[in-house]
Amino acid sequence: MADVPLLTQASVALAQAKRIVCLTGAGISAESGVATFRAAQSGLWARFDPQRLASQAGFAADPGLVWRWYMARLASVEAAVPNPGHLALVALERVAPAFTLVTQNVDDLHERAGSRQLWHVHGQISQFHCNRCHAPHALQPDERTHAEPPICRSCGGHIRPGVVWFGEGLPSVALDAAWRAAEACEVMLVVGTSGVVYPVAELPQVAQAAGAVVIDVNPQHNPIAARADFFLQGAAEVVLPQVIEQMRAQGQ
Ligand code: BV8
Ligand code: ZN
Repeated sequence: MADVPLLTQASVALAQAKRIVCLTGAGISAESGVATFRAAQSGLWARFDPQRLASQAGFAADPGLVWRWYMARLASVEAAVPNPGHLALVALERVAPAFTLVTQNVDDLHERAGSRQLWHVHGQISQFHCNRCHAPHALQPDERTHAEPPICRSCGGHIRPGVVWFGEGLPSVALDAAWRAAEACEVMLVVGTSGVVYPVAELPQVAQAAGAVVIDVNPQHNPIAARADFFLQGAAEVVLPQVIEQMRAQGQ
């Protein structure tokens, strides 16, 4: 189908699929104003390496700096609203016979858009627990502006966000569900990820090895696009609504 635009071909594959998995990264939230993970951190964060801040070593070295970084990111997530890219995935979930959304994002924009079948494989920035005894912690309004993380009432440890740091294991229930869905799907739609963080970056290969078609949506070429069956170069908030439009035009 050389003369048929890639977007149409990808839409046909999605329309014919019984089981669809969608893997998202920070790029789908970019248009909503949530900074992507690897883009140069803005303002006062520009001189820090996010990979260092998002680690036990970074937290141990300067708990206050890491706490303030997460409080700033939490504020930007809460100020953001879902964009047409998030909403297009909700529309896709409603027409697909079986749909699983796997997100690396720690924001709640997919939930706020209306996505239901959703797994957070890197945790959620709006949840908190003790870094030492893992007791859950409900963030108090005044703690958002504290220079240091709150202290656990049970053991005196530091409170931290419920996200997966580098060097930490992923939540096993979410990761197993993501892996099983990737092995069983007919199409995997990958949106807005640089495809460099493991083990999640392996999911498109797992899907393809099991016979699935992989579609990558990203303005930039990336390791997943290089192996994908379809690389739809563009922004999620532009491309995903076009894909839904094409599927509707095909009577989906
Ligand atoms: C682990 C939460 C072991 C924190 C994050 C091989 C196997 C296993 C591990 C490793 C391995 N090799 C190396 C490792 C270690 C490491 C790793 O992968 N390192 C990389 C950097 C080499 N992995 C780990 O440490 C993982 N843990 O394996 O532990 C273990 C096992 C058992 C028991 C104990 C230990 C943990 C990884 C999770 C780290 N936490 N996030 C937080 O958010 O603060 S990861 C972080 O990067 C983000 O949260 C995100 O989840 C992830 C990927 O980033 P992206 O989402 O892709 O965002 P990025 O900014 O990179 O790119 C944005 C993309 O969007 C770009 O491509 C851009 O072009 C595109 N874009 C921009 N605008 C748009 C757009 N796309 C569409 N539309 C637009 N408008
Ligand atoms: Zn504790």
